Amino acid sequence: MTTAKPLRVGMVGYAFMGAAHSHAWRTAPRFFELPLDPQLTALCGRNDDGVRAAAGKLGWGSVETDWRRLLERDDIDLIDICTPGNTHAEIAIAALEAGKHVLCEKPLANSVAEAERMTEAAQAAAERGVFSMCGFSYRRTPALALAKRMVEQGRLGNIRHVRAQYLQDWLSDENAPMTWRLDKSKSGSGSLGDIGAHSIDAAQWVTGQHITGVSALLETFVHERPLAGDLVGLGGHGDVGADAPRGTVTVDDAAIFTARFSGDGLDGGATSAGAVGVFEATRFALGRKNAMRLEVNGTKASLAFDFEEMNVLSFYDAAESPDAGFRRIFVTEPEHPYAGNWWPTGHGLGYEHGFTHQVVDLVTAIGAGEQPSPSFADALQVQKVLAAVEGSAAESSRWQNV
Ligand code: SOE
Repeated sequence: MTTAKPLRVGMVGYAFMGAAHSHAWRTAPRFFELPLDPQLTALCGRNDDGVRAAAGKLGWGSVETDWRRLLERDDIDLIDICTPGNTHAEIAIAALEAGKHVLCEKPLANSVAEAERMTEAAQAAAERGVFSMCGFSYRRTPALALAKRMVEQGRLGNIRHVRAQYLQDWLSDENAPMTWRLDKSKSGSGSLGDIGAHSIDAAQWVTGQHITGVSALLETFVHERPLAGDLVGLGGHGDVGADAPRGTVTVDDAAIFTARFSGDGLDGGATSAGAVGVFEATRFALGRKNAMRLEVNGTKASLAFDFEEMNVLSFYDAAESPDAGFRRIFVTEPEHPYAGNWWPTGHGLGYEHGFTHQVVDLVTAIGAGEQPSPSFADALQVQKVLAAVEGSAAESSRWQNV
C-alpha cells in the first residue's frame, strides 16, 4: 500500500485519448515510484449514459456531465483535458484559475491567440504552485527519449538535417466517416495539428533547436464524407453507409513543409548554422498505419526512428567503419529511458506506454513542486509553427517566419 498523498484526477472526454489516459493514470503508480498517488476520481462527458458506461469500463469512481462541476469539487486536484481542441482554452484556463493542475491533450489550442491566453494562465498559476503540461506523449517513447539523450551527449555533432514524417492511412477510404477531426471548428486543423504537431514537437525536442521559419503546402483530397452519429476511436466504428448524408471536410488531409531550425540550444548555443528540415503529415499514406518517423543527420552521426518499430532506434556513427551501417539499438535495456521499470531486457513496450510515462513525468514534477515539461509555453511555440504552416500554404508556400 502506498503512503503517498492522493492526486485526485477529473478527466474530461472518454474517447480514444480518454481511454489512453485512463489506462495511464491506473498503470503509472503500479510500475513507477510516484510522489503522489493518482486516483481516478471523476470522469466527465456530456452524455449521461455514455459517460456512465465509460466510467465503468475505464475505472473512474464518479461521473459529471458538465466540466464546470469538476472545478467546483474539492475532491479534484487535477483536470485532464481529452476533448477536441476547440474546448481546450476555456476548460484549461478555468481549471487553472480554480487552482487545479492541468494536463491538456495536443495541440494545445486551435489558434495562437488561445494558446497565448492559456500560457499566460499557466504562468500565473505556476507562481501559486499550480502546474500544467501539454500531452506531447511521443516524447515519452523510450527510443525517442534515447535519441534526445544521444543528441545532448554530443554524439551527433552539429545537426544538419531533420526529416520528420507522420504517416497514417485511416482516411484513404473516401467513405470513411466525417468525425470531429475533420471539422476545423473543432480540431483547428487536420493532419497538420493532429499528427504533424507531434512531429514538430519531437523534432524540436530531440534536436534542442526550434523552428524559425517554414514554407508549406496543404491539400484536402476528399471534400465531403458521410455524416456519422457518435463515434469513438479515430475513424469511428459507426455503421455509416456510402449513401448517408454528407458533411464538408474543412481541414487539410495532408501537410508538407520545409523548415529552418534555430541552431541554438545545443552546447549552450555553441552550434554553427541551424539545421534544415522536411516535414510531411498525412492520413492518406496507404499501408502506413502509424509511421511517426524522425531522422536526424549530424556532423558525426545519424539517428532514425519509426514508431511502427517503436522499440528500435537506428544509429549510424561516422567514426566506425562505413560497412558497419546503421546499427539497430533495441531500446529495452534497464539503462534506457523508462525501460527499466517494465519487463526484462528485450520484451518491449507499446503505444500506451508513452501515456503512462507522461503521467509519471507529470506527477513527479508536481510532487517536486516543479514545472512539468512540455509546458504550455513549449506547446505555444508548436502552435506558432502550425500557424506559420497554414499562413505559408495560404500564400502559395511563401516563406513565413515563426
Ligand atoms: C493523440 O496524441 C494523437 O495525436 C491523436 O490525436 C492522433 O489522432 C493519433 O493518431 C496520434 O495521437
